[in-house]
Amino acid sequence: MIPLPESIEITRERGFTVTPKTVIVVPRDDERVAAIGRFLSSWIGIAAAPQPPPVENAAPSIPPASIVLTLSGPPTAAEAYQLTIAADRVTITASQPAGLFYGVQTLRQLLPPFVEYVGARPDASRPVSAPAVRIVDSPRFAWRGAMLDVARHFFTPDEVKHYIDLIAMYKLNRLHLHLADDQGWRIEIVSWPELTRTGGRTQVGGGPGGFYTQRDYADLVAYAAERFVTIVPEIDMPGHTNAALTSYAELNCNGRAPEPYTGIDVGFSAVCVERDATYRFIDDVVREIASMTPGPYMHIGGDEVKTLTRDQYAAFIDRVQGIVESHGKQVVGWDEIGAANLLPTSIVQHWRPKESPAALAARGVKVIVSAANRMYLDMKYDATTALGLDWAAYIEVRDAYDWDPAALLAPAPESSIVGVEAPLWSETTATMRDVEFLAFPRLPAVAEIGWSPRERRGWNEFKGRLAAQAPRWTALGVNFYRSPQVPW
Ligand code: TNX
Repeated sequence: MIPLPESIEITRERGFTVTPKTVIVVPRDDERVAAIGRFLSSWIGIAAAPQPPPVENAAPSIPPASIVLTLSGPPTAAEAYQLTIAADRVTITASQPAGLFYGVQTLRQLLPPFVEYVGARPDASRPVSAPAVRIVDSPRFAWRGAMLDVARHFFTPDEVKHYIDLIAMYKLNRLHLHLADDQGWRIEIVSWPELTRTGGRTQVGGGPGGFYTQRDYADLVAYAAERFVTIVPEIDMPGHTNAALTSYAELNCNGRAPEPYTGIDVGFSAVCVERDATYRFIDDVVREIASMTPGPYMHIGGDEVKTLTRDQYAAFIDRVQGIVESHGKQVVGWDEIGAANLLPTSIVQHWRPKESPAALAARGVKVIVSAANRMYLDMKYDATTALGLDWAAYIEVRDAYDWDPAALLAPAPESSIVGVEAPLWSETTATMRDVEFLAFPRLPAVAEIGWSPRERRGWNEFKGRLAAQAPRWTALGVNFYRSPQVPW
């Protein structure tokens, strides 16, 4: 299992075997839980049935050989669950639907990998069984994220959904979409149509690019929500904005629109921070995105601006925080935004290995840890890796796993860390196959750092569990890196 649960008791009794009589029992009148039951049934080929109506003065009659999903308990730990597998019954109990979803993901990993093959159905020679265990589980961090850069190379809505499926399997709960950069603008903004018409037209290497209509985006948000993943939209600014600058001349201080950019340099572009048009533009963009985003966050980028003074930069971030707040969203930004007067709710995403996030934490700032030399999924594994970059480090699987984010913030307490996030920048990844190769097996390593208790984690034991995931990835058709560090 990855991530490792908080506690597991192996009861050494007979486990549970799915039979034609098995039913998945879900509470009546709860569509969210019914949907979780349907996920489970998609793996084991058994339909989910609503709980039978209560009979007066009788214990609720649950058929034998059931898998029972129950909501109960005080709604405190939103993502916690308990999973008990015994010969006659599997029960998953949580106070919130998210916990039931994670209980189902854990059960899934205890079933044989062939359940992942679409079309492979259990039969007598191939039973679907799970060992007898009692698991009590809850996450270490609230923010367990992945970031996908859809700006350098565009990924279609179906490809993004596939990535959501993969991250949700490892109990990640945020997908940060990097929606705009120098090479492309990827989200339709009705009030500024050239952003996608002109700015969405290309990508790194000169390919055709693409963008999400507002409908596509709403559909992605809903798809993610069914998997308990919150979409965090990012519009990077004031730098990384060539695609916007090429779409609208008035965003440039010299009033002239630059050519589209399809290379991979960074830091050369910035919207004109002295022009009113810039703030009208940002207000419209944030308003439209905020209105399509039920999640509380709006990521404003803020990284790598090489063309502004520190004061210009800080004043810009201050003003943009106000805009985001006026549209009811909470600011997230790359660690450079620490140079501004941060609102108490703003969250900083630490990425630069040479900058310590401890100083931010000492100011009371909440931090997402995305240290580039440990967590950037676009870094090469070693010098021979065909894809990826290497500016922060080579990151072999052990480097990705065998460290702890709390150490980075010490002496500030662990409570300064909202969580962890693994970004995947797409300068070198043109296809989903490329993305998978860089994400697997490091993404599950990051997921375990985000979920499992520090004291239960250890590389020697983890690498065996990682190897045990490989048949599942094969069944799912996931392209992964056969690291020599892992006993596949
Ligand atoms: C730095 S990380 C960037 C990105 C690049 C990435 C490549 C960050 C906030 N900025 O613009 O794509 O390195 O690894």
